[in-house]
Amino acid sequence: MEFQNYINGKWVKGRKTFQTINPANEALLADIAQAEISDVDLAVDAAKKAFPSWRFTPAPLRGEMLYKVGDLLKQKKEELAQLLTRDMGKVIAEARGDVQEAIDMAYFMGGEGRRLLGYTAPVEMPNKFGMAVRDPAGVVGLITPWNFPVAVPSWKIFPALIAGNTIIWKPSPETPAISAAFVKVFEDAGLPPGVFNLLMAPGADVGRALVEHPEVRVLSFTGSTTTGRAIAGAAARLNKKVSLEMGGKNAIIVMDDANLELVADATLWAAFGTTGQRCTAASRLIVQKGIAGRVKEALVERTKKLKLGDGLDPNVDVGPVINKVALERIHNYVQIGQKEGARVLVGASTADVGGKGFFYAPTLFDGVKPGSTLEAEEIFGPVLSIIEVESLEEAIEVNNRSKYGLSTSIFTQDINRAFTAMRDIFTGLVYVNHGTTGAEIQFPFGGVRGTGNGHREAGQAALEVFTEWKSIYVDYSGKLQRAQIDNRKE
Ligand code: UN1
Repeated sequence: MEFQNYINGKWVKGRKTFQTINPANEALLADIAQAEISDVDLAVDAAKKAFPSWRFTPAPLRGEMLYKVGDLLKQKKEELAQLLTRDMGKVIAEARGDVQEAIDMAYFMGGEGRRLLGYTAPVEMPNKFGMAVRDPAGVVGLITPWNFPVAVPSWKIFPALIAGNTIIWKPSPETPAISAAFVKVFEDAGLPPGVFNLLMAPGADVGRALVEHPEVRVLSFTGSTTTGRAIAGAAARLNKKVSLEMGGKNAIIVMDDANLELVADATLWAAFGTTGQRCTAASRLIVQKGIAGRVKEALVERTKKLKLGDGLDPNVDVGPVINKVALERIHNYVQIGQKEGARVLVGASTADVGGKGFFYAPTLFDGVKPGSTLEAEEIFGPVLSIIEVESLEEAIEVNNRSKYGLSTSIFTQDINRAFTAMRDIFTGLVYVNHGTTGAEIQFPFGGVRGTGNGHREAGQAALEVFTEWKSIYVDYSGKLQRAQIDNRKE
């Protein structure tokens, strides 16, 4: 099987190919046409040429195109989910959720075709009218990760399209097969050539060329903090708009009065779902002393029961991690944790699942100290650190001290504590009596501190980075009216 790049409405071969393997069994999944720097120019030219007619397609009709994409995604949901699992390993139920998130986004943004709201406001002169409207930004470059290979790109693709932009998308080289299959859906829906282009390549060259291309006005990136910072630097130098979604070190706070069963269910799901490879995955459990013992007992018991394996098997709870490098990185953090004096309750080693694949045993650490490597660094794997605290205030302080600020949850049945936490937790997402994962697409998604750069994805907030405000004043008085001057006596 070979997947190709998509430029100006055509699937194009590369001079070279690279490969994508299934992380559950290391079998070759597909050969992938490798884009080169010259393809960036071709794709940007195509996107630039397609921009005027896409921009002038009335937004409600652009919206209908998105509804069509949504309909096709619905029809193909199972097929895409299976490919997604084979490409990056998440269990099939989660792969279906990943595709469902894109379906939700398609319809939500389709509806924006009849909104894209601007506003009018009174003006200070008689016989004059003022309004603010959204213009598309132009050609946009999207760079996305492998952990949500359909959902996360959809947070960028649909708002960019509904606003009238044209796109060059560079997905992670870990998930090219599902990326190409996703683009095919847009082609099948009848999206005009050049509006949406796909470039796949390993390494940094193609991404860098896209970031630096003078015709690419907006960059939207989700991925590592290191790459995000480099993109931000380039964007600053080149005066481009850039939206960044980077690391997380998300915490679940558990108060003494919490519902223990719920805490165990939710923590297991938030920490080990997607094998801990969500930006929103819980990697810290900040637990009040009075309930800590019971929480640990419940978690150890349940963690041991989790079934590892190929995500296509519906009985499997936890799939592989993405690749060998990830496996080594995770284990390295685990060893650092042990050296720092944290105590392993369960896991802490690679797992043997039929001798193949990149499996890591879900791992619980106890006695983790605030400020230690384990507590501070994003591990992006199935490792949960337990930190004991005395009070809500201390829990919030430990939470907010993190260099990241994406998602925090609190478990309590006390409404006063819940509202205090909602007010004082400083992250982009806050959950009450629910784990740190599971954001819905109609609300803004993103984080504070090292997680982001002030932008939000999803919800109507997603439109901000892909549009430019244009303020329009119409003076129908027939004479010169000087604002701030002519209507003032003093
Ligand atoms: C991510 O981890 O990058 O809120 C996205 C969630 C999902 C999306 C996660 N809806 O966990």
